[in-house]
Amino acid sequence: MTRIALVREVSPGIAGCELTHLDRTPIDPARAVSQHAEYVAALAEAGCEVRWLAPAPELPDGVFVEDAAVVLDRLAVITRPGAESRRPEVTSVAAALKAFRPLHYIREPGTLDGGDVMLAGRTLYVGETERTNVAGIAQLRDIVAPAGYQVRAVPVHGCLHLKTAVTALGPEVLLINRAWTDATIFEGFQLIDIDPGEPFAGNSLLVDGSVIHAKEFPRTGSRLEAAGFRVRPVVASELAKAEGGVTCCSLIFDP
Ligand code: CIR
Repeated sequence: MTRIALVREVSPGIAGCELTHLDRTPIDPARAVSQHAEYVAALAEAGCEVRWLAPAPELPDGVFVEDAAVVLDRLAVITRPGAESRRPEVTSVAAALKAFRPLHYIREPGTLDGGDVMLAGRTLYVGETERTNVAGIAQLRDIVAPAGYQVRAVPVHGCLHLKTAVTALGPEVLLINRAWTDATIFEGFQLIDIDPGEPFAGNSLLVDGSVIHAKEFPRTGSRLEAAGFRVRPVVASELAKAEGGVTCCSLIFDP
């Protein structure tokens, strides 16, 4: 059973992306495409079968497929992204996922971005952000409870999504930027702190024992290695200008 990584190519209109906490700086679409290709190659190296959604050049943020769904072992939740411009992204993601999981939907007035949802063990930690509201979190809780998942809301300050600040490196280990979230919520976890000079380094993607991590954050990469993780650095600087990190560009699940 090969793990699937669902991805979508970078829109040529990526420069028109949503931005919340970053100033707009020029994004080179060709460079973004080649960096994205390296990322996709890293997913394949980690054993994923890569499946491409249909291109959506009219959706500037369509490459950030993580935000459109939360895929769990027996169900998938199709989100209602907090940014209106991103809502059309979910249709194609739902169409791709329906062969694999029963689908549930976040409905108005709820909003939820997949980037705000971090699974650790059987708990979904969900960022309360400009993108994910209380109604969205409550709907998620009701959807996943019958499957045995708990939902815990987590405050996030100063960054886009919960997973900009913290990501799971297994059921008991987290990589975290404590400046952007409340670490006391994660009592009982082993916490690996990012290097303070690399605030965006908290976003990491564990696939099959390797941690895909942005090459731009080598000091945090060394901390991960010192903690015993195998790190697969990928250059991710161009999509970082669109406020995206390594988790954002894929939905990974067992078929
Ligand atoms: C946005 O603001 O929605 C996009 N420009 C970036 C989304 C990044 N996604 C993620 O962190 N999961």
